Amino acid sequence: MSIFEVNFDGLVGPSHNFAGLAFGNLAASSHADQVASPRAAALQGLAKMKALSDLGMKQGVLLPHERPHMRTLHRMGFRGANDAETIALVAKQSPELFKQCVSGSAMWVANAATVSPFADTQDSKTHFTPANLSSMFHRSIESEVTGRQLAAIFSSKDFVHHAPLPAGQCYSDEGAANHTRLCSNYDDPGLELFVYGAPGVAANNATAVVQIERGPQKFPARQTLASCQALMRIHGLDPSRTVLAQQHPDAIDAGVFHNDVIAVGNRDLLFYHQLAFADNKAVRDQLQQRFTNTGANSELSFIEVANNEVSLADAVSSYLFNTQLISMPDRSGMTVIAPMECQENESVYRYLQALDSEHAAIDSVIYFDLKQSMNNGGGPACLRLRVVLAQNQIDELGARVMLDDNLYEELQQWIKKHYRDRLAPADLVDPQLLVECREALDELTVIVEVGSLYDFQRD
Ligand code: SUG
Repeated sequence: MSIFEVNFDGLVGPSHNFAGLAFGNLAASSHADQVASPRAAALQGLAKMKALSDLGMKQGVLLPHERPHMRTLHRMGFRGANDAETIALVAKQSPELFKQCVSGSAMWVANAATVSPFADTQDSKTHFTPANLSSMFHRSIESEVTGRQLAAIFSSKDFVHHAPLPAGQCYSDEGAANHTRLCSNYDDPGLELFVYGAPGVAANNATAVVQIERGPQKFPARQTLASCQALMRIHGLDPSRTVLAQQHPDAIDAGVFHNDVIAVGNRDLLFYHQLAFADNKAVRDQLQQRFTNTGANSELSFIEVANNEVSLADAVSSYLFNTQLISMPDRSGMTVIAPMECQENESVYRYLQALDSEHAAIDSVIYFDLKQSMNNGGGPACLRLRVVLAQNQIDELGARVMLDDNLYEELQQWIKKHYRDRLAPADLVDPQLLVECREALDELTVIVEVGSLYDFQRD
């Protein structure tokens, strides 16, 4: 049986913009109110998908959401005689709410859900829990459509779809961005590492919980220990093959709002910064010890990057750890998929060149221009959700979302037809943007054969 780890990348939506909505995300804050290019953003993301597919990787796409999100504007009590009037009303009376409801943030699908593959779960099914994203309002409105979309695509009985965790500060969940699966082969039982931001009460003695007394002081912790524990229960994970680790609070305060900004894993390798976890050594020890419970007869490998090799500030601005580590077919080493900001930062580039030439685990490094996403704090790894699938499961997906040459061509044409090249903050309130977005999404659901997905297609 052929088993693959498939990368599903989020297509950037027609309302991609820079609104400075994500407190604690330095790139997003520093680009607030700049002019965006949704078309360039979508083409940059699609080019990465195509390149990975050309390298022999299995690559899928996930769909953008309707924005402005009219259902949320209605729920918040704004209702004009028509959509244009509603938009004008909100723009005037509650411009902050409007900005939140027009964000293209659903593109970062590493925050779409937590996925536990069949080899890790009690019932041998693959479990999905859409992230509630409850710590940021503009992201919290994603979970319903995300869940609907995942259920439509992963539609066979091999998949179990859960509701997002109930909202509330103590159950804030940001999905796969704080979740790493380590394994020998993708179809072997894995070790699931959940990373949370603030210390909390550990509920289950059998679970390895690594934490210190303090949390971040300046920026919010967007994933909680309690939500990680709930996900473990919901997905039916074996506590002996799970590790819950606290993120270093100083890293959060330096702009590491998700763990995938400071650590990335693939198969039996974890690549991370010296300040990734509250207690790196304890995390490493727990992981190594528990990896034996997967039945693997090899050990985990760790690449820890010292602060004096690459500072936390350089790691955050370059997104060195938001790289994707991929295992290409027939290659023993892994390939690093990096944003070009890593090439532009002297210490990071030097580090990656040395890694490429000296470390046996790493075969090559490929750089991509993802500037539009990067300027909002979203690197290569933020744009993808990993799902382990057998070939027959890929063949039986509920929509035409696996990228091949035809789908690539169609999506490229679709972006060029529907997306604006330039979107300034003042353009967001143009009611025509909603019309364009709906036309584009309506056509997209036909291209990917997913049926009626969006509220405006169902209401
Ligand atoms: O939640 N940015 C996103 C970026 C998410 C990146 N994802 C991962 N690291 N996995 C966020 O902070 C900015 C939107 C704006 O300001 O316009 C934003 O939501």
